[in-house]
Amino acid sequence: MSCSLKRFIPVITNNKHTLQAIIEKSLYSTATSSPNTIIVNGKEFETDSEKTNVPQNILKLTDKALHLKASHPIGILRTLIENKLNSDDHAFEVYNNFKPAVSVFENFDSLGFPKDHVGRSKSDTYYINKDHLLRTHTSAHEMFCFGNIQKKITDKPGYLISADVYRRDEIDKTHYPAFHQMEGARLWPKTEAGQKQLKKDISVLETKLNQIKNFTVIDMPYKEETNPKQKHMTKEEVQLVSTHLKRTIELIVAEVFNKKLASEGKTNEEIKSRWIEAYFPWTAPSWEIEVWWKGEWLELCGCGVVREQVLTNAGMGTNEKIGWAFGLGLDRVAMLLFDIPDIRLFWTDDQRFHEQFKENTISSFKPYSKYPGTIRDISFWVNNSIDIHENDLMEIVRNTAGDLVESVKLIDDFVHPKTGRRSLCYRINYQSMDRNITNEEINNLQDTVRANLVEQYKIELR
Ligand code: FA5
Ligand code: MG
Repeated sequence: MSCSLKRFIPVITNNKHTLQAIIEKSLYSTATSSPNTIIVNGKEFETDSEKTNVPQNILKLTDKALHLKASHPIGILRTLIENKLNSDDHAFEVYNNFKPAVSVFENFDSLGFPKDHVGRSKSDTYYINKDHLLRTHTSAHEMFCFGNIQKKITDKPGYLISADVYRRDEIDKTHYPAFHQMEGARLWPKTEAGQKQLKKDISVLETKLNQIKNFTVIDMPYKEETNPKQKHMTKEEVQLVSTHLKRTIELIVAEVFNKKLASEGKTNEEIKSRWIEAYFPWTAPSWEIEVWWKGEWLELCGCGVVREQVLTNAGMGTNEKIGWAFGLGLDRVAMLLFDIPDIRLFWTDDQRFHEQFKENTISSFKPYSKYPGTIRDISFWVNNSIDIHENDLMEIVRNTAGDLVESVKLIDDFVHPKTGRRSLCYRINYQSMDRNITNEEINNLQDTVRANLVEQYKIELR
């Protein structure tokens, strides 16, 4: 997972005020049975002062399950990819109902995340308590799903998982604290028969790809120095598994973008994508695929050859199986596919949005109206005794203004030449997708943001 590393200043965590405020906020407005618990999808969790940082407005999203709605863009895209992947040999068991509250072990440890990985920090992740969090990726369920293959609960050699995932992140048109991923994985026995099967499976994919004429992929030769393989695998095994992986993902990309081009009557247009090296703690070697869309490379999916440790964590023996896994972001792809200009729209209850989409159909969203936005700046001094991460500011804005905020951007960062103090200025763009908002309403929101920043972080406003 990619993580932002935007600390204003060295962080001395455990800001008691913030924590208290957040806990209180979530407790007062959530269904709770006692002051020290939170309920997520009907399940009760104890909170703690060390880690709990998930606010009520985020908890509310955990019941939405947009990926299960057949005529929601996220659901339409999910179904499209699932059907494509299962169209030949039905090799993938489908899991779409995993709940977002998972253990720290599932999300990080089972996948070999280093103890000091930034993804584990409270500035990046929503913790329910010290042992549980809102999953930051669908890979959190890999161990369970590989375990089902091992225990023969499923007879399929692969699986697909679609689900909502949560990250404390910046605010703009392509970032929302909740989004959706599809995880895929597939295994073969680490035997001669397994290799034979792999070769057969690859040729099926290659035949299909050869039929698609408007699709170009830029791939680079495999480089062991920068993207090392695992010791227990032979070069040939890595070659076969990664070829199957890459061809599988290329077929998804070709399918999805060709559907888009077809819906616009542009079937002759070229689709261009490329592979780049990547790093994930639980795959080696690892890659990401990008697609060229409207003048820029867009990252769609991370993937790689599954580390043996993940398989043995799931109960398999050493040298038993080899295979791949990928994690694909559904929201940004759906934004392109359906011409959705702002990621917040996925979460709206406005019928003018929902009535535009139909099961199994790619269509272009027609904005029902463009409501004007209003800008407010907030400037403050920071110094070494203040503990705040950019994501903390984002969180205060989100907790205060919810979906009325379109973006928050750093517009000025300077150090006073005489005093040596640092000053930051952020620009908040308030704008509703559904209605007009009044100046008075925005002033109130901005006042609350300012007051919360001072109260929770002891920050001096300018
Ligand atoms: C992961 O989350 C890995 N779990 C993917 C993976 C799975 C790798 C299995 C290897 C094996 P990453 O953080 O890059 O990786 O996110 C995967 C995809 O999710 C990205 O390519 C992007 O399409 C999408 N994504 C990531 N962050 C966001 C965000 N804030 N908003 C919308 N989409 C996002
Ligand atoms: Mg990434």
